[in-house]
Amino acid sequence: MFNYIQKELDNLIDRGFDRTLRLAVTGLSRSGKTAFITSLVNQLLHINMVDNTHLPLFNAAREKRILAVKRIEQRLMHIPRFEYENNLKCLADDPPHWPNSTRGVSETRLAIRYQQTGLLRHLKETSTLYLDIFDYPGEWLLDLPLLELNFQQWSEQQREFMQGQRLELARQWMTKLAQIDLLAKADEEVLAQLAKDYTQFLLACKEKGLHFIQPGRFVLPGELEGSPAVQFFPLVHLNSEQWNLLKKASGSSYFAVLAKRYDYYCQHIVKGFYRDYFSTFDRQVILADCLTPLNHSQQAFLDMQEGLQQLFQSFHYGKRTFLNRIFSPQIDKLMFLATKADHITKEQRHNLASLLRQLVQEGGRYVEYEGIETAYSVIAAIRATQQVTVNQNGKLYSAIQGIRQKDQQKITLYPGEVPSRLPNAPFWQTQRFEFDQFEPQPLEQDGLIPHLRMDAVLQFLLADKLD
Ligand SMILES: Nc1nc2c(ncn2[C@@H]2O[C@H](COP(=O)(O)OP(=O)(O)OP(=O)(O)O)[C@@H](O)[C@H]2O)c(=O)[nH]1
Ligand SMILES: [Mg+2]
Repeated sequence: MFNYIQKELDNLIDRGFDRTLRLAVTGLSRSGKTAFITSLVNQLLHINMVDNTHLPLFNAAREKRILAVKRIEQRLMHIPRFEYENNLKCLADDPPHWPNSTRGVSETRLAIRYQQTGLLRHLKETSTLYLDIFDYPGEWLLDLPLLELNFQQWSEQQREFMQGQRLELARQWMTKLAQIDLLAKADEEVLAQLAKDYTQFLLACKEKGLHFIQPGRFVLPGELEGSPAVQFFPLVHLNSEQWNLLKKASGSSYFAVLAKRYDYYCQHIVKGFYRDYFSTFDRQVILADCLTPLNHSQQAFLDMQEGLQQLFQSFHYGKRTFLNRIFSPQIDKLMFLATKADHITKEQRHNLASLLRQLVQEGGRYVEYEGIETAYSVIAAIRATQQVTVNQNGKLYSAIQGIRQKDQQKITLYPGEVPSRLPNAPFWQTQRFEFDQFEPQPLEQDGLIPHLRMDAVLQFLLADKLD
């Protein structure tokens, strides 16, 4: 009994204070992070502006307990503000178009004033939940696993991935790499040129839809462009004997300079980024676009799977690793989302969800997240198509309708089936997928963004904070 009263008392005190929730929106490049944040902010800002039926699965909205939502001054003054207005302007243009790819970090803060439902409503009727969200280029995320690897380990790992398409794209750079005497005194100019070639190789991988791109800053360096911090590369051509020989390298050798730059990159750039932004999150969504890699190749899909799984290994939710301590010690809810589900008909959403699960499996089993509530869902943050039924010779078919990006035509089409598991190699030799991209549709009444299941996302992420 005493315990019960104590618990109730603690709850009361907790609820008496306004709360803050820091949400991490995580995903590889082009997975839909900026679209997701723009839509999430838009759905919340519209809660009382439209007839309140756009979020049926979000209880607090349906019950009309959210009194007001405002964007307010963000927590960190030195970070650019998330370009919500600008993104919305792109969607409100005639014709509407997608916001640009993200080139730096930005942050936004929402104040959500709501009516209490618990015991405390007798003492205090309303409370405020502060929601902090930040956006960043997806490429930077894949630097996280580097923090657990030294220069040799990273090089050896990259060596393992040098296969198929990747190896072909790297050939020119690798030929030059093999000509360098790593024990000789380093020439800055030679290093700069080789790093440039390596960056060209990474950009070519990106072009082919490959996602496992390290170091991420090389393809989006911002103010680091041309600095020694982004002028190194992995030594993918060495065997263990050759690594042993490098132990006697002098401090001014190519090898020593490369290893020093790698360490600097990890310690200053990668660690700084994660310490400043990732260390204090409470909840996390992980976005994955499973459809675009299918359009490219089997390797593109496997490459994305590798990228995500490396990332999960770094998170090690619930386990006491170095990254766990610096990364997100208090995450209590985690949601995996397959994005852009408006590219397919609704019968295919189930398969898309299976594919998402396959993507986040680790070595055939699900990653375990001790003490963390986990959910999987399929969404379209910014729904670009309409679901329609087509009558063909008396038979009814599901289809989607929208403005197709490649020819800017309004079309109705059946986009095909989504595999529930990634097809094996022979399949890819004879068949391929083609999920078309679409332009966004015009905004709804009062500038509301059309969406698919963003209400389920809000319910999972926010409901218990709005009791
Ligand atoms: N149809 C549809 N397309 C979407 C949706 N969300 C994103 N897209 C498409 O995916 C592209 C990338 O989305 P972004 O939100 O910019 O992705 P991001 O993760 O922020 O990408 P980076 O900033 O480059 O890391 C967009 O330009 C759209 O073409 C969606 O809900 N539906
Ligand atoms: Mg973005």
